[in-house]
Amino acid sequence: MSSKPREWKLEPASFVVVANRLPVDRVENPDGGAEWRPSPGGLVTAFEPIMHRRHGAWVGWQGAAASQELEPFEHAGLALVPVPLSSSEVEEYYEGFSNATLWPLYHDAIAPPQFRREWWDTYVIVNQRFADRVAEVAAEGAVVWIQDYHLQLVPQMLRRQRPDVRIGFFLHIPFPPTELYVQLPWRQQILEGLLGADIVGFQLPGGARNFVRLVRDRLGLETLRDRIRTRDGRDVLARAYPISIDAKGLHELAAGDQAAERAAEIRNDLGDPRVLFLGVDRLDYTKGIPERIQAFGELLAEGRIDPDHVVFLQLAIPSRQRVEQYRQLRDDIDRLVGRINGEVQRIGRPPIIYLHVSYPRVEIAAFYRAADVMVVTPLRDGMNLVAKEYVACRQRDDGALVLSEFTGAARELRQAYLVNPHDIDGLKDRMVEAMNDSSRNKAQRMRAMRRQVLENDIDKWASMFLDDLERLNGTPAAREAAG
Ligand code: GDG
Repeated sequence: MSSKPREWKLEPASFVVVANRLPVDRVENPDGGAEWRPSPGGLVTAFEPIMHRRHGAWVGWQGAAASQELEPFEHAGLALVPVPLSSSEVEEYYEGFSNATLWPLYHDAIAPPQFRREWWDTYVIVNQRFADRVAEVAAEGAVVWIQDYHLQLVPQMLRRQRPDVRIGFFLHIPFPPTELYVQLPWRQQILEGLLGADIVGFQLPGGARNFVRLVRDRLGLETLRDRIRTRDGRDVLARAYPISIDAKGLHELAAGDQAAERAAEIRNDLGDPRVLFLGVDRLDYTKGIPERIQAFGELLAEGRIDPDHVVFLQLAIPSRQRVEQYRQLRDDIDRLVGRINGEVQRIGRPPIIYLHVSYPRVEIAAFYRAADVMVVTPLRDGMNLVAKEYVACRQRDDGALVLSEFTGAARELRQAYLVNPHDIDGLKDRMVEAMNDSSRNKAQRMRAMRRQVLENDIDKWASMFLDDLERLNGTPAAREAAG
């Protein structure tokens, strides 16, 4: 694709972010026209503010199968460079290798990973297409920041074409223990793909350590703490950069009149419960949604929670709906919620409200503001931005966060009510504790967490990564001079 002559209307970019998805999806209308809608998920939430501040170009898939290439365009002040995927590539590279092989494998194999050779072949082809596109749009000496598990071969592919650019890679999901990783038939190619970067960033130090151990043991490379010496004599840094949110921006959004009014309306619509529990997730089997609903259902059945005064509101944004495991999960949750609500022996508002839709950002802020207890119970999660968002949206030091130990966020939000979501009895106790704890205890916990989130925001995260990228090995020119 790189060989095809094309008209490049935007200036070559000195800062390029590469992610599987653009921040907007192309949606075809029945009248033949098309419009752009925000695409879901944590990566987009995290990167939008950075891109606005740094005026970079964003290279990514436009979220719908298309055979024709779209020209780069501007949307809401961002320079977007679409990468087309055919429908069989969507099936094999995105739904297949990315989301039915890598996603479950990297999340502790919560669902069994599927290894299919044809998916891998397409993963290679699509990664090459992304690398070609970046090679076209990056200015001489540009900083290129590649995101996530869909694009682990791009660092090496890009370096081959453009040795002048500086390459960072960040993995948004956990990097698995070596015992699991080595199941992957293409483990060596992926490690080598990642080593094309100058920095390979992880959410947690444990992920970085797993990676360093693997390249030492499996590729026989020399390593010193978080540095890896490649065969071509470069140093690659493998380090943790825990991602965060635009904490101030979100706090202000939640403080605004619109969110405040909506928060009051939401509580009112729910019958002004004494306690509102809230869950907000992409509908994904890693997020522990059935576990928390099960726990809530048992608390109701045991009479520890009064359905007249307590509501559980679960928002689940639709996600990866064509992957079988996700369809199954959706049905399982529907059934579980139906059963629990059906067992409450009275007429009136059901105790669990489950909404399988996507909301605008200000609505989400209003939900956070309205909730007394936020329940975040993933079985494994790279970071979990929802936990940080809830904390940032508090207007006073009230509210309580029940948080799984198996999220990256749990390392920073130590004052949350931490839980092991596999332990349903423990989860029930923590939910009740979070609900009934004194305001003084809650305030103490929330104050500490708010400070943590406000001080360590998305800008700080991006600066830490990009400053390291600038410093490493000097400038590309200096590197060359040093031989
Ligand atoms: C991956 C990693 C890591 C949810 N519903 C709606 C909506 N959301 C937003 C939330 C939040 C984001 O989606 C979800 O982010 P998470 O971090 O919780 O989870 P993943 O999507 O799995 O993200 C994760 C993250 O990447 C960043 O590195 O933390 O570990 O798995 O921002 O608010 N947003 C809107 N409407 C909704 O209905 N607008």
